Amino acid sequence: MTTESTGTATTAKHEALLRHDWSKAEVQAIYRTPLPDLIFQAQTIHRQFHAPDRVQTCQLISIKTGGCPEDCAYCPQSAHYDAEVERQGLLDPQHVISVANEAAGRGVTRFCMGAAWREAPNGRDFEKVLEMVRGVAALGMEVCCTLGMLTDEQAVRLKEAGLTAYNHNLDTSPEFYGAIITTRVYEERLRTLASVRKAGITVCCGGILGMGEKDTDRVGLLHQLANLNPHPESVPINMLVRVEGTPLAKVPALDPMEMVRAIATARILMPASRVRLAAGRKQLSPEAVTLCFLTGANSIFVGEKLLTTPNPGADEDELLLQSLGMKPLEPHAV
Ligand code: SAM
Ligand code: DTB
Ligand code: SF4
Repeated sequence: MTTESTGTATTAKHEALLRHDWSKAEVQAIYRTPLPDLIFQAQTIHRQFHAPDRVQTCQLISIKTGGCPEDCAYCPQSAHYDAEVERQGLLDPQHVISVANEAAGRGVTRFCMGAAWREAPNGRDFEKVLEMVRGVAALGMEVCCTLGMLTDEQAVRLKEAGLTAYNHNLDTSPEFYGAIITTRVYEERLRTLASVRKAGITVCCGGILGMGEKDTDRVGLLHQLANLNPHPESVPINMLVRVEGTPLAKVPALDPMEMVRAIATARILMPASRVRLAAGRKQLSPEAVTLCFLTGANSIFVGEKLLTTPNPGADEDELLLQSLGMKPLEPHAV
């Protein structure tokens, strides 16, 4: 076992333990393992690959907000619905870099810039995004963007500017996808992920639970993620933030144990990846969050806001980590 106190050491021996040929039945069996066994298995694997007392802190910023042409049923930024989100054009790069600088000062090691675009634009706005990426990279942080679909050329330019990760979620199973989004297809998501890979940028790819999907859809999503080769380096598991005005505002709340099961399953299927307990922490009890850490979540978003919705504040997070004896990952640890 070669876990270091500051992070992860993935050795060749570890690489050999990674599989990309999981069957759906295997994933289903893991997902439905009795909880005590599931927690034990996930925790055992987690300790082989990661320092169990460390959690990476990431901060989000919405660099372009609202008015998105896509119809993702969960999203308050879609122009198809009337959630109370104030539209905002692309932010000034210097402002974004100063927010990142301030986050770095608080020990945040990954900065993620999100834009409500169907696809990254070309021209002036793209040049501005590149300027943001260069500025954040110069601070020594991991730099992530989520800008919608990308072309091969755009991915290469982002890489050259210093982008280390690109977030592009599969969101749910291929079968349930059409019930959530009609303006694009699963295959398009996979294509952008391939462009990101080809450019040498690490992949951040996960999904959302609690959209009214079935167990088999959560399994279907995890099955898709685990059979990507290589695995996404970062796997965000979001619990739906139910926003008034979106079609999913009134979907019944998800049982937090489904989050725990999904995180444990992700940990077992993709042992070396960072599994991020992403949106929805404000709706989870400290005990549920603790179970998520126990089953392998080792990354969170910090700061008062995700993109447009609230997130636990710094004080609350500090208290929680302190009470659990856990620490943020140190800068530059991978
Ligand atoms: N427009 C780009 C895209 O869709 O790829 C980037 C921004 S989009 C807001 C990034 C991700 O946020 C989505 O893929 C989705 O997984 C997540 N997300 C959006 N609204 C959410 C909500 N209400 N609850 C949980 N996750 C959400
Ligand atoms: C991800 O999987 N979750 C983040 C990040 N990647 C971009 C976004 C969560 C958004 C939650 C809803 C909002 O704040 O608008
Ligand atoms: Fe647009 Fe992204 Fe929201 Fe979908 S999730 S509506 S693509 S901002």
